[in-house]
Amino acid sequence: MTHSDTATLEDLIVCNGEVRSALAAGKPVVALESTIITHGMPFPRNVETARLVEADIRAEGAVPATIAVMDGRIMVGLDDADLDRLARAEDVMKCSRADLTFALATGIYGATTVAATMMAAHAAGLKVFATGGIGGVHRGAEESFDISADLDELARTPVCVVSAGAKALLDIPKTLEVLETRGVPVVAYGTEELPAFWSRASGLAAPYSLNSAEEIATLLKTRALFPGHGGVLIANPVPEADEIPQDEMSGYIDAAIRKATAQNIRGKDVTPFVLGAILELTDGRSLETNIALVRNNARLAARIAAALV
Ligand code: PSU
Ligand code: MN
Repeated sequence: MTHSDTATLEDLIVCNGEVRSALAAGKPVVALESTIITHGMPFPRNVETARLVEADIRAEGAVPATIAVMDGRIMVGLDDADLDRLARAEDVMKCSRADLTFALATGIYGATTVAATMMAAHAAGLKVFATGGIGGVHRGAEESFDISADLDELARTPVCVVSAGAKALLDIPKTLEVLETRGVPVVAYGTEELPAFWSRASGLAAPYSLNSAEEIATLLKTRALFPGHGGVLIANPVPEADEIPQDEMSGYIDAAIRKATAQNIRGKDVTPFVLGAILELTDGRSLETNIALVRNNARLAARIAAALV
């Protein structure tokens, strides 16, 4: 079933009861993406993680809102059966900005990336979003032109994205350059160095550093005074006990990228393929790190959302 072609944006965005009441009561809500469930982690760890992350947000006093496209509508806040169905499904479309409206108009079952989740979150009135890592400028982008739509979305959509930095499978210096060009503040949390997803270190200084959720909320409120302001990227390092150090990680990343190149993986398939290859190369350790950092980001996002209301 799809919506009629006279639908308004409000018809297309369905917040569940809990999210609606929280928004009406001015309580903190944290948006969550679904591509990490369908394309970022294997079943059943994907659904277990989705549940843990939602529980982490509730434990901080905020309401979680996982976002996905179902039956021609953007669902904001999934129940347990929806999460389970999404985690098991094998035919889910990875929806970024270019795909979101196509999935809605045709009734395709879709998982939202950082870019599409930001679009949906903003349309639903959510200001804070927790994820693992953002997409960015891929290595070799000077040849492939592969630059994630996440960067453009950060430039245009006023949502605070809490990440563990950019994955070192990307070209992190070029990713930072594009974010600066597009006017996106990048703020490392509790550190001066930009974290690199599985690793706390990247060897690059973060453009900015803040040490509390309250300071981040003040930055967001200040930015919101300017019309047309876009998003803010928070880079929250993975806890020390869960990290895979940079020197160890770089070997796995290089091998995974060589495999992707050898198999001629292109476009939307690159990120899921490389993540899968790294999972194999690290014997599952990269998944444990990924789960720990997403949970860490969810807790910080909940505290930022609370400081904003
Ligand atoms: N990071 C992860 N797992 C993921 C992704 C990022 O650890 O699944 C997803 C996010 O949804 C992100 C997307 O927005 O990959 C980026 O894909 P692309 O590079 O094709 O824009
Ligand atoms: Mn891409």
